[in-house]
Amino acid sequence: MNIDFERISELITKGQIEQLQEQTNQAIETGTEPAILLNKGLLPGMDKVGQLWRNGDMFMPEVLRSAKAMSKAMDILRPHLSKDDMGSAGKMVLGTVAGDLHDIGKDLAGMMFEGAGYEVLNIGIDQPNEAFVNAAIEHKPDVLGMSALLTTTMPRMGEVINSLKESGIRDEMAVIIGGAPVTKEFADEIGADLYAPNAGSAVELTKQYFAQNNS
Ligand code: B1M
Repeated sequence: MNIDFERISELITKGQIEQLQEQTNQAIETGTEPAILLNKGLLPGMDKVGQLWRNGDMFMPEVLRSAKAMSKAMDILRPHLSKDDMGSAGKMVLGTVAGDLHDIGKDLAGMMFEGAGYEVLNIGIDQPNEAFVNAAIEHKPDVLGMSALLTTTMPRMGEVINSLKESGIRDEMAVIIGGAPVTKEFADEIGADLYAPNAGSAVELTKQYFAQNNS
C-alpha cells in the first residue's frame, strides 16, 4: 500500500488528531518502516508548523494542537521505533531551565532522541539548576539537554554547566542546548558541547559529536 506522506504532514500542520492517528496506525499495520514514517511524514509536518509560526501564519492554539497531534502519533510509533536499530542509543536527561515554562521545542527534541533510540528522562519545565545536576548524578546520562526560550533564562544554562563542573561530572556527558534565543556563540561562551537550532538537527549533531569524540 502506498502511504501518502504529504497527507500525513498535512494532518500534523492542521492538527487533525483522530485522522492522523488513523493514518499512522494504517501505515504501521501495512508495514511502513516507522523511521520512514517519522522522517517523511511526521517530522516534515512539524517543520512546517515551525515555519508557519515563525512567519506569523499560524497561532499558538493551532501550534499546540499540532504538537498534540505529533505527540499522539508518536505514542503509536514509539514501541515500533524502539525495535529499530536507528543508531547509537544512549541515555538523556532533558529539561527547560529555571524560570522558563516553554516546553514545546524541548518535547520535540525529546521525541527526536526517543525516535533515535535514546532513553529520555524528561525532567520538565522550570527546573532549578540543582535538578539538572541531581538528575545527572543519579542517572549518569550520555547527553544532558537544556532548553530556554527567554533571554532572561538563558544564563541558567551556563550556571548548570558550572555546577556540573563543581560536581566533577561535567566531562562525563555531552551538553546540548537549544531554544529560540540560543545561538552557537552563546553555547561556545558557556562551554556547552552542542547547540541545535532545531529538534530535527539535535540528534544528528549529537551522533556526529560522539562519532568524532569516540574515534
Ligand atoms: Co512565550 N515567549 N512567554 N509563551 N512564547 C516567546 C518565547 C517570545 C519570543 C514571544 C515574543 O515576545 N515574540 C517571548 C520571549 C522574548 C525573549 O525573551 N526573547 C516570550 C515571552 C516574553 C513570554 C512571557 C514572558 C509572556 C508573558 O507572560 N508576558 C511568558 C513567560 C513564561 C515563562 O516561561 N516564565 C511566556 C509564556 C508563554 C506560554 C506559556 C503562553 C506559551 C508556552 C506554552 C508551552 O511551551 N507549553 C508561550 C509560547 C507558545 C511562545 C511562542 C509563541 C512559541 C514558542 C514555541 O513553542 N515555539 C514564542 C514565540 C516564538 O518562538 N515565535 C514565545 C515552537 C517550538 C517548536 O519552537 O521552542 O523555539 P522552539 O523550539 C525549537 C528550537 O528552538 C529547538 O527545536 C525546536 C524546533 O525544532 N529547540 C531545541 C528548543 N529547545 C531545544 C532543545 C534542544 C534542541 C533543540 O536540545 C536540548
